[in-house]
Amino acid sequence: MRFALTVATPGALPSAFVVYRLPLLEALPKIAAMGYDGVELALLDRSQVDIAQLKHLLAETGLSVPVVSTGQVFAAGNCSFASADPQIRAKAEAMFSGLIEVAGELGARINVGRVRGSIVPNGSRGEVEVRVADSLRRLGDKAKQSGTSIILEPVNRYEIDFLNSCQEAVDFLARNGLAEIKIMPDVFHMNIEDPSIEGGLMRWIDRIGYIHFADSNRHFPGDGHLDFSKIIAAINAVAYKEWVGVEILPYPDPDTAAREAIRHLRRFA
Ligand code: LER
Ligand code: MN
Repeated sequence: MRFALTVATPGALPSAFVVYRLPLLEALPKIAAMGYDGVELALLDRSQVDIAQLKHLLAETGLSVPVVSTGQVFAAGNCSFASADPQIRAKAEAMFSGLIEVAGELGARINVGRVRGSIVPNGSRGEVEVRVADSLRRLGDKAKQSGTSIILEPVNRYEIDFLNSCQEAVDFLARNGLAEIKIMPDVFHMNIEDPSIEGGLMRWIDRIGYIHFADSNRHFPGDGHLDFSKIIAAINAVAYKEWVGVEILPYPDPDTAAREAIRHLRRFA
């Protein structure tokens, strides 16, 4: 199984949910030495990465970038596709568009997590669904032109009130003619929203483009009460071929969290 660690550049907010907020020149060699196969870049703006320098660094460290994640466009950029304000929505799409170009350059997918936004305070469920589906249609076209694809992450109800479970995400995509968009379950959110983590991952395997791992408390796998031996056995049983991103809090400290996560997961994969 291929594992990536989520990383942001210096200055990112704690809401980026990453282990390292460091210059990539510092973070990537550490991650490679620990035994990760890749790095998921949690970005706010395309100006945060120098593509040529990053490609050089990836070649040197042997790491790949499977996914560019975009939660910061919501958490730090204060905008979403659900917004009732057309200017805010346009800003969300413009920032996301820049990150699509980064993902395209790196051969990575791009995630839509919190940036889709919430129903409250933006209107009715129906209005929000139309806005988010419209944005995904426009950005999906741009992603295709840039050689990348969007993946949609169900996120738990305490962060976002729209598309919380895998079932809701799959139904939303089908209803809106967007079924070519894959989902990216996060086991931290599934533990809150889905009837079964292992059952959901096996059921939706053909629709899954990427998976986030964190333990029940969002600490490193092994520091909470999720059973990663069972989760990994379930996705192995259905021959999961895509990447897993380790999206955890930097506790007790970044180096320990990163090292303990991969040590625990490699026991099973
Ligand atoms: C947020 O909780 C999360 O899991 C991110 O991957 C999405 O923004
Ligand atoms: Mn996640």
